[in-house]
Amino acid sequence: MALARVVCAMLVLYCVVPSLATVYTVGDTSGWTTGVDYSTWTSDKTFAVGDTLVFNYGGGHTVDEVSSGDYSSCSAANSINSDSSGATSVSLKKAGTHYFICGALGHCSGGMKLAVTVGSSTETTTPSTTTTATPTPKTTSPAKTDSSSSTISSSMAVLLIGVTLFKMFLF
Ligand SMILES: [Cu+2]
Repeated sequence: MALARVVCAMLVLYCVVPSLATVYTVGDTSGWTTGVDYSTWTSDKTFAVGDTLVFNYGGGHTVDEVSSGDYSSCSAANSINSDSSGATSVSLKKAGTHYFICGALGHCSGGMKLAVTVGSSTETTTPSTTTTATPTPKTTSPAKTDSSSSTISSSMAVLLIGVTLFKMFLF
């Protein structure tokens, strides 16, 4: 029973944790385009591991994830990931700063570039609490249930023997 409760609690935890992840639409209603200041867009946001960036854009633009050096020089030649589908979802899997630029000529230098700093605080605290919480109930609960069930069965046996002996003496 105790083990079932622990399993249920863990299932609830696993269901709740991913829902805390935030999906950000880059540039909000403006989307991913020229003439938007993306440093202003990021300034009031806190990004965590597990969050998702959604880039919405028209034809002629791309989303290129690049190194910090290529971000500064607006070079999409060595991009880590590149997409031009018009709707690019990027899940932020690692802590640190992620750099995105548009690969179209002149767009990045014109301001179509995004640097997102991802904090690691939420990701590091969640697994450590679940791993420390799991072994303790698992090791204690079977011992408890075993001892209680054995005492119940032995007292039941004593009671049965007592009843049969009592009946034997009566009749
Ligand atoms: Cu562009």
